[in-house]
Amino acid sequence: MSVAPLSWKELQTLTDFQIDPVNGQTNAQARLRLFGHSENDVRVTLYRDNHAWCPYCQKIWLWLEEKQIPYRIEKVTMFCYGEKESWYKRIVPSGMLPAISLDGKIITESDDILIALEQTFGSLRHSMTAPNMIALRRLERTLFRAWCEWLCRPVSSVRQEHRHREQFGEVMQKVETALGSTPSPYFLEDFGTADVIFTPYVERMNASLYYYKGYSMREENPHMSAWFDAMESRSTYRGTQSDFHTHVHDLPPQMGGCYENGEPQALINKERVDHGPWFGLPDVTYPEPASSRAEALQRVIKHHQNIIKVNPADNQLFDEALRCALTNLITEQICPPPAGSDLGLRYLRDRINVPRDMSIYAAKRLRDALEKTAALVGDRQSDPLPTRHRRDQDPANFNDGGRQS
Ligand SMILES: N[C@@H](CCC(=O)N[C@@H](CS)C(=O)NCC(=O)O)C(=O)O
Repeated sequence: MSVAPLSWKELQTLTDFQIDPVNGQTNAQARLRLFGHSENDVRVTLYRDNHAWCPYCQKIWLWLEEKQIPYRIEKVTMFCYGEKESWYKRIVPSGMLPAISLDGKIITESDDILIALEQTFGSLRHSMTAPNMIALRRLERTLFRAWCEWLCRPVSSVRQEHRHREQFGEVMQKVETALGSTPSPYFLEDFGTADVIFTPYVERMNASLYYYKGYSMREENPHMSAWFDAMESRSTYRGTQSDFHTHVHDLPPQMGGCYENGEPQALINKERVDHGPWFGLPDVTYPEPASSRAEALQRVIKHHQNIIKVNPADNQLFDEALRCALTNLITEQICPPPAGSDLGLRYLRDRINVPRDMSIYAAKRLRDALEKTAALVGDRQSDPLPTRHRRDQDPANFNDGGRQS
């Protein structure tokens, strides 16, 4: 049986999702994190990117969350995603991210930032400058280079493609050995800086190699798989964690291009990441929280006016179509949208950004409801996402001066 779309008011009564951005669990919306301290205790400001797409920012973000250091967050736009704020260029003329202000002193370069934070607040178990950490930091950069070589360089032959895959596999083996050298699932005897250092790019490798190369890093490497599972047991990591769909489309502008190998497995994976089903992808394995639908609903309601405004579809038509998708999301009943709204629904489906907009499972639920609702009236896909920039995600389109919350 199908139902009529609920009104915005009715939808609002169906979600009680709430977080405490300041003192609660790690989240992408916070502008201040206190961990129960007073605001007078804040000595650090983290300047990070608006979209939560910058890998080097994730490193600092995760470290601060793990150490529970009170800090403020100022969000800045990356060049490829919009206009860099002039106030930031006055502080950091290169515009590069991340940066911190520590007791009023500006520090850039993520490794230097971590070293300065360690000197002030103590290390997160492992010191950045300890010999075993230096070796692991080098290994992370070696893996990064092998990944760039494979993903971001066009090849002229199948042989060259295979060589890049093999070279990546050889470094990956070293990572497996490093992970297997202690009884813990982490890089060293317990979670610490070493894991923080690896997190941002390993997460991006897992997503991009799955999609562009048909290689499932998390599933094909047992120690890496256990490492991801262990990381996902930490609420800090879950709060910063992105998903496959977000990463495979945020990376091309940042990396100067990502190259598909066109192999059958890559094509299957690509189809699945872009068009679903999104549940069961190896971007997450912890169980879905009971609040995922309510979270997705709450986040869309909060921003619905801007979401409707930026959608290329007619506003009135899309307003109704979106309410149909949300009615389906929260009641699980079929709610047919107006004819011709399939494009607009898929436009939004392709632009849900994890963790900026919502957490990984909430995004899967929302994409699923948008796709199911769109499929009731058509099979048109919106234009492919841009690969040289992501100005379609310009935060200036969202109210509070581009500062999303
Ligand atoms: N070596 C630097 C690299 C930082 C970096 O490459 N940042 C990129 C973002 S991931 C950036 O700020 N690019 C300028 C921009 O996109 O606005 C570090 O470790 O902090």
